Amino acid sequence: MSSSAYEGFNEESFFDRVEAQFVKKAPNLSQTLNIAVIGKVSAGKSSLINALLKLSRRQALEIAKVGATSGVTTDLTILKLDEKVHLVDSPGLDDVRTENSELTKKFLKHIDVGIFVVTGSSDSSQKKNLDDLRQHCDAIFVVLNKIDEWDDLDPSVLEDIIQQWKTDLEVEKIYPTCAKGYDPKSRLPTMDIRGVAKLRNDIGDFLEKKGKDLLLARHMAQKQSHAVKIIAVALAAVAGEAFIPGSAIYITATQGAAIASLSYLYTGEILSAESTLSILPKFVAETAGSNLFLFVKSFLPPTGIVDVAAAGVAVVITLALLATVNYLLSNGEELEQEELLRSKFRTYHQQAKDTFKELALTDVRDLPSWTKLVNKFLGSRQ
Ligand SMILES: Nc1nc2c(ncn2[C@@H]2O[C@H](COP(=O)(O)OP(=O)(O)OP(=O)(O)O)[C@@H](O)[C@H]2O)c(=O)[nH]1
Ligand SMILES: [Mg+2]
Repeated sequence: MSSSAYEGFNEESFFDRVEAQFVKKAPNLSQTLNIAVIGKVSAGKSSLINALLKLSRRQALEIAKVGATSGVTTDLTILKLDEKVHLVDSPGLDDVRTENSELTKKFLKHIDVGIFVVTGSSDSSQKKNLDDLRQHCDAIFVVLNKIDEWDDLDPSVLEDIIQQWKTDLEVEKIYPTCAKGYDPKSRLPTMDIRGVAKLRNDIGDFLEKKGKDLLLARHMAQKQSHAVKIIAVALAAVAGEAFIPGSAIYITATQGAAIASLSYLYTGEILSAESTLSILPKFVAETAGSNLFLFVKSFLPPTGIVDVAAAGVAVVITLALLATVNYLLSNGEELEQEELLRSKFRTYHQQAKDTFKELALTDVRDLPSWTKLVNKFLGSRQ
């Protein structure tokens, strides 16, 4: 007997082994995240923060104040998004230093991401501020904001200006942005947001490598794209894990870790391994007395070889259950709502089966883009 989904363990040890894998896969949410947004008065720092977090104008007023009159961000420089995530919005680090509180000292000791905001024509005197910031940061993103100021001119003018900034600041990359529309005094009916998605993605990719992307994504007003990422990563993992001996352990742990991530994204709550894994059997509670072991048995063959077909089944179940969790959490519902959970799951399960039938994949490992698939799957409903 080789490649059995249950190889080498019994029902009693199953939970423990899944839990051990869950701990490895679940996001580390005990870390801190420090972000500094530095730039001259009125450069658009507050506007950019609001645009990065995709806040509405109303929400923006509560987070980072935008002012037509300059110098609005004067008093408290540290914004606490939560106990672990701190954001500084200040003209320079000197202003942070003068505050000299325990919080600012700790902040300055380690900044994960520095966002340096400039505007207008290049100014080489800014380089010392950038260098100062760089000394404290793991990564620096230089932003040229208010690019709309050059809208009436030939595009080559903006290109030249960007080039000049690169030379003067000695950086390879500059993010041109427009973050206009958050000013409450502005009579603009719509916002003009440009280049911010690219900046957000690159910051997200950097934080992902440090295992900190979820800490920030949790504060974004729109969470769907991050949820898609969590689900896509889990599906890709399951598609591979199905072929490993003892696959049931890995697949279950992957599902659990994805549920824990989704839960943190939407609620900010950190679920324990036990409470996360106790959710899984609820999906198939039709089988009376269901536990985690029976849950896995319901879709993985208990003996024999895990083949391509079984892997497909595991992926379909995983997609259906994570789509269900996403649906409930994004609608502010509790995962304990068992009836809703199961009825949604039944619908998604059928749709997931249909989706994969339409794809006519012989091997789920051949799917080119999980993100695209999940986007389409979630986007076409809700
Ligand atoms: N035209 C244009 N105006 C912008 C842009 N971004 C912000 N503004 C405006 O510039 C002004 C200052 O924006 P803030 O976001 O308050 O800038 P800040 O850097 O936080 O300013 P302080 O907190 O005073 O240092 C506001 O009137 C904004 O609406 C942009 O991309 N284009
Ligand atoms: Mg400000």
